[in-house]
Amino acid sequence: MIAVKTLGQFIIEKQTDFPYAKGELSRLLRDIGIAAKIVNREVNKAGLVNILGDAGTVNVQGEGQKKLDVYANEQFIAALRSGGECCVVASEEHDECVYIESEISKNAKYIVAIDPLDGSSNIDVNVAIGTIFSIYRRQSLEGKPLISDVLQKGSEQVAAGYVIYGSSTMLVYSTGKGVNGFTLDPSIGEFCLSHPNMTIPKNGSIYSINEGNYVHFPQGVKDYIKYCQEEDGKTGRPYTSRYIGSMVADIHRNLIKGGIFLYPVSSAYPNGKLRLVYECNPMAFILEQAGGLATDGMNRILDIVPNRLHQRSAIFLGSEVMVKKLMSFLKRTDSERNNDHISAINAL
Ligand code: AHM
Ligand code: MG
Repeated sequence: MIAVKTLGQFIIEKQTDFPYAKGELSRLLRDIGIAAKIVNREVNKAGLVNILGDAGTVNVQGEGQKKLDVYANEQFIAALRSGGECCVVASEEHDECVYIESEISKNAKYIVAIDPLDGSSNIDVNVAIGTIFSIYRRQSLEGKPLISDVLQKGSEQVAAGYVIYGSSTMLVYSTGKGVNGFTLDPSIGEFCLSHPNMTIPKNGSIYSINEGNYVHFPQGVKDYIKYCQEEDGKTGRPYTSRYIGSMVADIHRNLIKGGIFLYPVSSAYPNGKLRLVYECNPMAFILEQAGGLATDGMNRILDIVPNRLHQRSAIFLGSEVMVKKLMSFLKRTDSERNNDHISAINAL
């Protein structure tokens, strides 16, 4: 008989990786896992009850909130509130930080940044969506936590993870010692270890970008897309284009199969679309832990010090060889591009 290892068992087992740990992080991860199961239940029956569609409210980014976004946000915050291990939550759905000021939580060690329901444009059409979370240790020693406790650079993350509500539901997380994936077994209601020690292939052949925005992209990104589409037997090009429009689902696929995900700056989003604190940082942490790279085109994502809670960033992340190749295109100067163009014409 094959023994099943549940998320709860795995978390307790891994607590010994941190000799100083007193179980708080384990309990926090457990609380997130429980909330994920509750959200999963609603995601699965979303078509049956009146939970699809707009909630009629608008979040801080001016985007219409979907009912499931609101529900997921409430569930995760409720789980963190009752768990007692988190003193502040930074959520995509809240303009300001949510301070948990109960007696047990106010001095808790940890801060959670969360995108409760990512890929909201896919909710109504039965396409994979996700939850993204990031955990930091509080830096200030007493009193109300400071905004600087929340605005730590991504390299300070103690743990990060995502849940993908797809053809099956998975929770993937890292505490900085590799990446492990757990699939929800609905028959027993437990996340079970299904993908131990996940690593991203060093190279890949999938590129994921909203190509409809092509005309608005920086020249380096346009050049890289053309590179991906060129025929070249040696490097296996043309590559395959795959874009779901849910960051979690696109990155999850690329993590398993090898690939690159791109969300550059564009004229519509001059600072990029995705949010640094609760979208880019956690996904960059996981990808780096799996052996990949994550950059905004100039800086390692995890080295950027955020100065605002809902700060946006360009992001390129995935297999090492692909990200490095993209970087070489981004670094090219106009005169290098012109020279290439002239050589191409001469070669005709
Ligand atoms: P959301 O948090 O409001 O759902 O937005 C984030 C999503 C990402 O999951 C996805 O990668 C991106 O937005 C898709 O954007 P676009 O529709 O511009 O391609
Ligand atoms: Mg999001």
